[in-house]
Amino acid sequence: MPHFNSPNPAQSFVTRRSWLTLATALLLASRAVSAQSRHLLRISTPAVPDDWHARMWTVLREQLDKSAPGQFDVQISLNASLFKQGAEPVAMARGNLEMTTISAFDIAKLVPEFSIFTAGYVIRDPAHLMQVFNGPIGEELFKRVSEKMEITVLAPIYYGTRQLNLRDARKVSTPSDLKGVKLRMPGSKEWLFLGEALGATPTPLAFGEVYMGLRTGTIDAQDNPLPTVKSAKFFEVTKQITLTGHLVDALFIGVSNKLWNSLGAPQKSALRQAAQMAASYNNENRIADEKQLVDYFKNQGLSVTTPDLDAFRKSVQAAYLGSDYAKLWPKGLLERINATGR
Ligand code: KDO
Repeated sequence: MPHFNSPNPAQSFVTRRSWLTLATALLLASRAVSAQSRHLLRISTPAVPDDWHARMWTVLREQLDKSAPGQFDVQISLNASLFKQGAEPVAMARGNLEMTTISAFDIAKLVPEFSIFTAGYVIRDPAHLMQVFNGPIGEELFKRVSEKMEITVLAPIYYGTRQLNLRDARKVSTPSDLKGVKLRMPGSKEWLFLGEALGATPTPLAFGEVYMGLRTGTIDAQDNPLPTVKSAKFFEVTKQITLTGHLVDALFIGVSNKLWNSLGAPQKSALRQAAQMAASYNNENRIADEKQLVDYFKNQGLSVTTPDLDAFRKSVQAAYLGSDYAKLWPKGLLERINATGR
């Protein structure tokens, strides 16, 4: 005879099952709530996985996991797999993307004075770049970016110093040696102008098509910093690098104002700090790489040449100063940039 208080085994099984069901339901509900309350941070970039400015996003994610656990859902898309190169600012404005790195060229389309940073031989070196963008000039211009593009710049990054990279070896001493050379440029008029200023025939092509273009000969040359020539493997399909150093290039880690304005102060500070850590990681590795890559490319059988830099500098600077772009540069901005760090 079972004891009065002992539940019958079938009953206790049912009770256990209901508890389990209840516990599972609670767990799922709490997960759903926490997924809902996490801020979605979709990141899109054309960068290839091995590039420092692709890897830096993992640094950002790991840092956020530590400083703001469970508060951000960071989704990283590389190789322009989510949005094509240059389409990111529009996607951010439409609410389809939260973060990316934008170039001065993308910004110049909406903030014309920013074209000063698309001009060759303006920024001198990575240290100058950081002083300009982390000082009052950066502060003033990023305010305009936020007003005009609804994007908050969290940190500038050093993308590298752009060099010429040619499919076939040839003598390149002055811009006139590039006459007729089909130099691939990203597809906007600001980029094409830079290619022209270098003396070449600029040909627009998306970053993801450059390797094939070089391989098949639809283009004769491309320009990118040495770390990218390595990570995107352009050295496999080119024979020469000419160290023109024509653009000390920056990119800007930007977040949509829609997301930024939805964050509380501690989350804003966690995100800004994570972006700055990602930027430092990229900058340190890029600068270190640039110091050693000439040897690497020589070992790969490429010829690495230095042109008449004065001739390039004079010709490119004259092209910009005589252009419509320069007419839109605020009075005194070039002089302030030149004086920074001196
Ligand atoms: C490129 O297409 O050459 C370029 O270097 C332009 C940059 O502004 C940036 O978009 C970069 O590509 C990508 O991030 C890929 O490295």
